[in-house]
Amino acid sequence: TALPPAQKSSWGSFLKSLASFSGDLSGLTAPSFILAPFSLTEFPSYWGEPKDFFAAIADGKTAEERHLLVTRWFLSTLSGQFTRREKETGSEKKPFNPFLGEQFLGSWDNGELVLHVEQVSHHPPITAYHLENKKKGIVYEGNCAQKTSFSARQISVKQVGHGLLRVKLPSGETETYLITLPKLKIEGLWTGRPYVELTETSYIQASHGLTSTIKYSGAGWVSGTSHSHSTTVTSGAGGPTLYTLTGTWTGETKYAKPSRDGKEGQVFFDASSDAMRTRVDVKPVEEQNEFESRRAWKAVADGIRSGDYDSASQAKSALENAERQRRKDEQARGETFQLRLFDKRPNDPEYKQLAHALKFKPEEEDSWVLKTSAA
Ligand code: HCR
Repeated sequence: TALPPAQKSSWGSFLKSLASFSGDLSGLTAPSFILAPFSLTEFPSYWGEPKDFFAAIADGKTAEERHLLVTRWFLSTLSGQFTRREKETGSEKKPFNPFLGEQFLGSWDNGELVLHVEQVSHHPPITAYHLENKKKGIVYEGNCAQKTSFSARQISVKQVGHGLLRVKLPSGETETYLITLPKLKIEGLWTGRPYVELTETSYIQASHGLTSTIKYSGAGWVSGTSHSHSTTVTSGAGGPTLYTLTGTWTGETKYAKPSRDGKEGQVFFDASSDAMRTRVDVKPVEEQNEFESRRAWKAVADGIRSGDYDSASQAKSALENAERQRRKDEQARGETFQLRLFDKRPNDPEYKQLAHALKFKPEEEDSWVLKTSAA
């Protein structure tokens, strides 16, 4: 479908600005029709949407069962993370670039599953999150930044960061799973209908030694089907394959060959029903604290939703100027900004230990851990 004439020229100049662009996409001025009325700090809620799959991880009787359940939960989050905006509005959208210290607080099932998110760095933009089901003893804590590059008609986005999922076992021991994040491409730029496709490989490495290797492919590649994946569960990176799972992360995934216990052909899970993903509950804006995303960005979001882009852009400038002033004032007082919800764990040894098991040389990575006062 062609773009409406009024949007054609702004989209054309946006594409031109992309071609000469390097750095992070957050600094880019996008045409108003491509703006999302929410901030990037809301995105970690996608991890909690398949809340029943998240809770079910603790029900696995063996390490192998739990590993498959972690893999199923991870795969089941992808459809929300990467296709929700396109599905709902016809194209991927550009979310707000969060301000330092911005928070997104939410929950599911009356507080059974709780999410804390904080923007822990502005340059480069890094978002940290903590998702916890206390009753089940499961915590997923991670951080995410994006490195973007523009080439041959598409934007490539490398997700920098990782997640650590911890399950407290009845024995009192804790099992940990390192989750690495897939690369993505933004396609459809030339038609003005950008959408996301995942590429290359991401991993789930468990402390008990099992590894899931998830290979992504899209239309026009090997499988020819968009949003496809082929996942193997091996005992250790490069070890014998216990399970193969293939399908699409937006639809059905089935056990393929080889699979233990003769499971070939059985359905592993089906991502196609929206009923399996529950939206996060967030307090009404009037009850939120001043750092909470929807309260802080309300005037901008309202402007975008109602098509009043002038007032949206005025409100956005006001917010950004106030933030710049805050940093200047801190500097003048000789202070540095203090995070409210998370503590930084530089060069995280736990990440390193698990990452070493995946036979690539891990770069140094920091983690952010929820302060006990915030939990
Ligand atoms: C790249 C992207 C911002 C980052 C978004 C991330 C990587 C954020 C973390 C989530 O867990 C997963 C995720 C999903 C999104 O698909 C991804 C966004 C897609 C587009 C957006 C750009 C900054 C927007 C570019 C502007 C146009 C061309 C659409």
